[in-house]
Amino acid sequence: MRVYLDNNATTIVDSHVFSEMEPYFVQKYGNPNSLHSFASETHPALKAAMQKIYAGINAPKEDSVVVTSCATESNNWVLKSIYFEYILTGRKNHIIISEVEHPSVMATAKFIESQGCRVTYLPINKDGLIEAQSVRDNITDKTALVSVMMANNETGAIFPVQEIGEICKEYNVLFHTDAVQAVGKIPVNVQNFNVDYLTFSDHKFHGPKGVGGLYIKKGRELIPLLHGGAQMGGYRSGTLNVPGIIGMGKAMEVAIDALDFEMSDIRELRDEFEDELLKIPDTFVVTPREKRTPNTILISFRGIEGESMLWDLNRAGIGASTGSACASEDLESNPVMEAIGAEADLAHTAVRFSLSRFTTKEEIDYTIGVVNEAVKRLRGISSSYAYTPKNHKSEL
Ligand code: C6P
Repeated sequence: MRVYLDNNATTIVDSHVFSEMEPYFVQKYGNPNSLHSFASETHPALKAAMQKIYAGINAPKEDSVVVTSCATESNNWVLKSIYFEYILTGRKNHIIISEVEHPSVMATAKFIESQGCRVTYLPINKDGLIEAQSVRDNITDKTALVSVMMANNETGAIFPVQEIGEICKEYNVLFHTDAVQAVGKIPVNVQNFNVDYLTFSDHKFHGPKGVGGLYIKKGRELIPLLHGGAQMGGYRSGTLNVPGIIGMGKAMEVAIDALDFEMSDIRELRDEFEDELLKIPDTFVVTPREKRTPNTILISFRGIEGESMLWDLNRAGIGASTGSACASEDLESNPVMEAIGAEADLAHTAVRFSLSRFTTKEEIDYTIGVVNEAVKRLRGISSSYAYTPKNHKSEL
């Protein structure tokens, strides 16, 4: 059996999405900006796809949604644009992010920090959550931007973007949220809260890779990402990724249709799975379930290196992760576990299981069996587990 439980890293493309994209590779391949019928035959599908993308996040027509190549691009764009518009010009000198942002926000913030911007990194609490009050405590009249993600990719923790948006509005500070792990898992409605920029990425909701998005509220400054032929409203020039945009439109439409299923059935399956995992002694999950996206579990198995668990799972055909795929090769401890202040030995034991609407009960039952076997085997050979004071029964 092969079981894919790494859906926060990427997802399978929905077959409906794939069939919608297929004609736009070989049959209808014109450049939409050309002046002949090869071009114009792409227009209706492109227009329909953009409408579905707007509808998916409830973006009003007067606002902009720019299709990018990925969320990393969207996140880089917002922070670097703020640097050009506000920091470099001396209008402001400060931004606020959380200390558990995805590397595409974190590394960009560090870069602009190296160029002279002051950056505040908001801490998370012991539940892995941000407290909105900490934004208020750190805003100054020199703050240009607050960037706090909607849902964390490691724990699934849902951050209080509604309240943070209100605080930003009160202080007239721009607010960006990385909603990559939220779209398709919880409702995302840009008209329901004060947000100026919102990032998403369709390979997280069963669309193709290489297609991301950035929502920009009307009137908010943002320098063009790519100067050139003025595609995407002049924000991002370059020939449009026609199949990608069409794929994203369909993926968004299906994800919105499937949202109730995700929030009820997948949540239930996740909870059953988690209940079984937590029956294993010395296991810990950080964020309370009701404060998490419905598909995610970050669990620690005391005494077991996360990578060793992944190895055993992989041998049994199960794909999971120790956290963000972007950081999985450096063998560092999980950054969220570290930010919470978990004991050093526990920070290395985290394993992330992330389900999707294609995950089945049979797959979960199989995984529970494999995890139990792996725990037995790995704790059996773990010196750190055997000799923790609690487990070490001295025969002397
Ligand atoms: N997180 C994970 O394993 P791209 O791939 O550029 O479209 O998405 C980047 C990204 C941005 N923000 C968040 C919150 C994300 O979770 C991701 C992707 C994957 O957690 C791969 S590192």
